[in-house]
Amino acid sequence: MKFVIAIVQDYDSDRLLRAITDRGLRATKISSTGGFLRMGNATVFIGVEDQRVAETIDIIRRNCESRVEVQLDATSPEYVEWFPAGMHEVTVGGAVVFIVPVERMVQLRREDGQT
Ligand code: 2BA
Ligand code: 2BA
Repeated sequence: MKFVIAIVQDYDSDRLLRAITDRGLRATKISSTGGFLRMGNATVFIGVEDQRVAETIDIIRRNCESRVEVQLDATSPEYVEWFPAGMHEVTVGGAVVFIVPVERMVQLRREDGQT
């Protein structure tokens, strides 16, 4: 089993979760923040059998689009109006994916009647 950790744009995350669960895979989404842009993104955890990792990556690729956004240079916000150089383009979207081996997955449920 592998734990696929996908950092995606919040914008893409609902579509991604729908595509994952439509295929019978399971996922958990956590709201996160990028260290560089300090903007909200989403981290999606997907625990998946080894033979479905390639399919999972393919689902992520097809549901998370790259796009270019214009960002204000955080170091000179007060000059942006006069100096367009205070703005720059950053490619956002797509996904950053980590694939981590899972030693064990355990589901703990309390049986009816158990105290
Ligand atoms: P952020 O850290 O907000 O980064 C957003 C985008 O800004 C990055 O896109 C990259 O294009 C650019 N960027 C980031 N750090 C930079 C730097 N030091 N110098 C120049 N440009 C920089 P992505 O690379 O696609 O990353 C998207 C988000 O994925 C990141 O948001 C961060 O939340 C996460 N991420 C990327 N690499 C990571 C890593 N090695 N470990 C943990 N999280 C990572
Ligand atoms: P949810 O995804 O909201 O799922 C809630 C419950 O719905 C699940 O309970 C399961 O009984 C059912 N379920 C989920 N996906 C299904 C599917 N594709 N087909 C049929 N039934 C489905 P749990 O299995 O106890 O999972 C509880 C929560 O743990 C999940 O919430 C999810 O956030 C997380 N989770 C479970 N398995 C995961 C995995 N392999 N990777 C990542 N997160 C997982």
